[in-house]
Amino acid sequence: MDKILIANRGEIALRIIEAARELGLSTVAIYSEADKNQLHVELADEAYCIGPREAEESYLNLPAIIGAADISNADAIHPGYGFMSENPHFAEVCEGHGINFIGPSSETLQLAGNKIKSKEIVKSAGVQVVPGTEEAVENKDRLKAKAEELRYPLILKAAYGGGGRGMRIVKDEDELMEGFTSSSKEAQASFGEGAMYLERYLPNPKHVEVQVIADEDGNYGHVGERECSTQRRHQKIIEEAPAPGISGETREQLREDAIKIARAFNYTSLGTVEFLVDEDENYYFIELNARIQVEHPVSEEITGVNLVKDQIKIADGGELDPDKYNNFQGHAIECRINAEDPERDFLPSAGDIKIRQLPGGNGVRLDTWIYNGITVSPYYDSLLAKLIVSGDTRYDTITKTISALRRFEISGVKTNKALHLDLLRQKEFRSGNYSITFLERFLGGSGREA
Ligand code: MV4
Repeated sequence: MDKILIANRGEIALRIIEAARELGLSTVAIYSEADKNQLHVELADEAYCIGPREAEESYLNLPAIIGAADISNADAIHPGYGFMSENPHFAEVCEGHGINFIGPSSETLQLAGNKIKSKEIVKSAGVQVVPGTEEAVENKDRLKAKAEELRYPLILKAAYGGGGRGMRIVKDEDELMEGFTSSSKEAQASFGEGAMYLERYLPNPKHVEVQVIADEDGNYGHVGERECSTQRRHQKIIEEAPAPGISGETREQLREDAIKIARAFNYTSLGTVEFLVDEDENYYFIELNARIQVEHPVSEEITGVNLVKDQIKIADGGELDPDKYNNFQGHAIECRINAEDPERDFLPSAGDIKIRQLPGGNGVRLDTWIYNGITVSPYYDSLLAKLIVSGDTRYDTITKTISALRRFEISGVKTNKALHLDLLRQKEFRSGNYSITFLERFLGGSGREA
């Protein structure tokens, strides 16, 4: 492998360019017309404009991306996260073009993309899944029968959804019937597949995920777990590692089961196994994310590994050194700083960035694409920067994160910085014992601590 095309933009494009450079590889950027001043265009060794600002015409434009790879003679493509990073057809077309898709095989992407099939594979590996239907619900009669068996509240999920898309919580038969009709239509429109399945709804779980890594020779490793319960409308706001509020025994079991699941998928590359952990620390698999995730840095900061470099090495036939991932040190917190207006229900904010100062120092990492004068456009996601802070204990990492946030001083766009500061000062968060309902409850109130 000599040259990687990064089929993405923003901070993850810069993150991949940096990792490729450290491996002595050359890099190719792609960009839309709206992104001509973006840093990834400047830092890559080559850059190709592949279309207008609409993602469908540019970052999701498969022929244009493959064309750029052919023209630049790139022998690998890194998809990043979002866009087509989990699209089996993208991986297939790369395989067909002799281009090394840096990620799992198209077969694995196909399996992981089918949330019903994924649960079947996990169950066969002996790991608990959320009680629910074992195949798609065909019609309303079967739906009614299964619902009685599972007991309300229930949750309807799209078989090809994931990440909260196409999910509908239902607490009685009327909501179930109405929800089934509307959510299968939405799923058909969004994912091209309307198949739905049903699960018992766990009302107050923690959302804990385990980072796994596997090479092409059947070596598997985990890089610990991440606590991702601080979410708003399925957008993660703060993530941390290791997960607070679970016992050491549960932690070990989650990690072991994640490896079992990776084996059952015959997984290669980086992947994340998602679990829900209830108040009694019973945990259930919900889905496998077959891509690098936004929040991967918190796992890097407590183990000292460079997951993107390792992912590239594995794609190039490199062997995994499982011992490399076993020394956990300290605590790490990631704040996703978004260009959003808290006074307007966190709607995206656009404008020209003016930087007064940015945080730095021991254990303070900022993964960002912004620079003074760059325009924040409203066409893509609102992530401006990931502030990742690490320290010896969770308590002093929270303290360091607060002081680092206070040094993140930019103007020209609205941000969710104040929300981060409020959350980090909030007693439920500071206790480490919070669940997926924490943030909605916090925002539902005055948004400030009582
Ligand atoms: C669930 C659940 C409760 N019960 N499934 C959210 C996205 C995807 N990763 C799976 N998710 C969930 N699945 C069952 N059976 C709770 C979540 C969930 C969630 C649900 C509603 C609102 C916010 C949430 C945040 C994290 C996880």
